[in-house]
Amino acid sequence: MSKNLSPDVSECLELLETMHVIRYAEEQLGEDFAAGKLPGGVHLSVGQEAVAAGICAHLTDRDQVSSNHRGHGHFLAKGGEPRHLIAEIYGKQEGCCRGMGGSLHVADYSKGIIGANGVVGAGIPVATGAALANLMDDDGSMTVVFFGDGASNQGVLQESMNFAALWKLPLLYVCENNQFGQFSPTATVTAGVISDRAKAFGIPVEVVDGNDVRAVWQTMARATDHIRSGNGPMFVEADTYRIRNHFEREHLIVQTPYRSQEEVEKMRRERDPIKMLQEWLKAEDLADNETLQAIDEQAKTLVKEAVAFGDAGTPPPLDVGLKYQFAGTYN
Ligand SMILES: Cc1ncc(C[n+]2csc(CCOP(=O)(O)OP(=O)(O)O)c2C)c(N)n1
Repeated sequence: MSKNLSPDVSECLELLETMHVIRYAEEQLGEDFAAGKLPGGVHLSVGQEAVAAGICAHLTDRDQVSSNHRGHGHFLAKGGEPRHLIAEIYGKQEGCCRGMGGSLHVADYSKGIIGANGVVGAGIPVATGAALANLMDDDGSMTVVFFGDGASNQGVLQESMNFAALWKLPLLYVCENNQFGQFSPTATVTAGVISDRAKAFGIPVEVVDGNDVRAVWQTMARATDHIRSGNGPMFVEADTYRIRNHFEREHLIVQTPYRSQEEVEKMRRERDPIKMLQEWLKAEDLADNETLQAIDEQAKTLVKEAVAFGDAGTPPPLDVGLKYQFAGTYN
C-alpha cells in the first residue's frame, strides 16, 4: 500500500529540523565534555542523524523505541524534549531521568522512549518484551530497536529474532552500521552480511543508505506497513558513518589510529546527511536558502534554550543515591 510513498516537502523540512536539532545538541555536548562540564562521558551520533530521523518520523507516542549507548538522536527524533535530554546529561533533576541516568540511560516513557542502554546488545531483549506487549495490546503499536553493527554479534540478537519471527512480534530491528565497533573497523570483527542473519529466521530485510534521510523514511514507510499489518518483524540495515570519535576524547586512550583523518573529512564533506538533504531540496527547487536558514536557526534556538534550561537546573540531592535503585521506592 505505502510501497512508493515519499516524504512531501513539509515532511522533508521536518526531517531536516530534527537532524539539525540532533546535530546542534550533540555538538554542544561534545564541547561541554571537552570543557569538563559533564558528569559522565558521551557517545555522539554526528553523521548518523538520518537514521533516527527517518525511522522515528513514522512512530507515535504509543510506539516504543529501545536504544543503545549512542542514543541522543533516537531520544530527540522520537519526540523527547531537547531540554530534558540536556538537563539529564548535565546531571540535573529536571532531566528526563531526574539527572540519575545520564547519557547512557536517557528515557521518557510518556513518549515511548523505553531507554538507552550502555551494555552492547542489551536493548534488544528489552525491545522484544516491549513488542510482545504491543502484540498483546493489539492496538497497532510497534517497537523499534536501534543497535550497532558491533551489537549484531551479540548472541541475544539471534535469540530475539527467533522469538520475534515465531510470535510475529511487531518489532523493527534497525542495525546502524556506522562502519566501526569502538576502535575496530566492522569488516575486521564481523563476518558476512549482517542483514543476512535475519533472513535465516525468515525475517524480511531491507538495506538502506542510512545517510539519505528520504531513503530511510521510504524504507520505514514499507516497514511500518508490513509490521502494523500483523506480518511480524522486519530488519533494516542502515549503512552510515560515525564522523566523531567512538566517545569524546578517545585519543587519550587509543594509541593506534583505526581510520585516517582524510577518510573522516571526505565523509564529512560528501556524505553529511544534513547537507545531502539541503542540496536535494535546492536542486529540486523545493526550498530556497532563506527557508533552509530559518530551519537551521530554529533548531539552534531550541538547543540554546535547552542548554539554558539545563544550566539553570538543580543537581539531585545526595541522599537520593540509593533511592532509585528499587521499584516502588520513589514517586
Ligand atoms: C556487553 C558489552 N561489551 C562491550 C562493551 C564496550 N563497548 C561499548 S560500545 C562498544 C562498541 C559497540 O559497537 P556498535 O554496536 O557497532 O555501536 P557503535 O558504537 O558503533 O554505535 C563496545 C564494545 C559494552 N559496553 N558492553
